[in-house]
Amino acid sequence: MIARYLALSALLACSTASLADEYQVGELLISQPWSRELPAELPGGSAYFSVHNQGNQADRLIAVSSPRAKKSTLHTQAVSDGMLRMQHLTAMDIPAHSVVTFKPGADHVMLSGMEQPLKAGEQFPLTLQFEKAGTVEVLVSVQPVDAQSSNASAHMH
Ligand SMILES: [Cu+2]
Repeated sequence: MIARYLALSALLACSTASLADEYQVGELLISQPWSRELPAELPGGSAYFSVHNQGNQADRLIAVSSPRAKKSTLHTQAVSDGMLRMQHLTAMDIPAHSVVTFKPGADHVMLSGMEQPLKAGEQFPLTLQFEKAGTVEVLVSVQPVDAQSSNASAHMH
């Protein structure tokens, strides 16, 4: 009886987790918001996700915020002249019928001024504000360092 109950609740927990990985606002589908665990001495972090614009109209991501950080900003990052440079973006274009992916080494949401470091397994809310589609709150899952791609290590805040 107990074993059966446990199996059922595990099943429910799994299906909830997979549903929570995708969010819809208007014609936009936001999937797999994630972040990575950071050493305690770093006061900031980054959040990543992808936005699929299923509509015929271009949209723009114009603001981000999270209660987990004092400040959340849109950043882009690229190597130029052998140097890794980060740049603050005021908005990110989300063209019609396309997928824009925020990922390590490229575009990301930068979180600064966090009182507690990000811990693997933690989830925290992030609000994305789009010019046309409106506002959506997603849950960002913090991944352990091992699960990340090797190019994730380059970005320090
Ligand atoms: Cu950054």
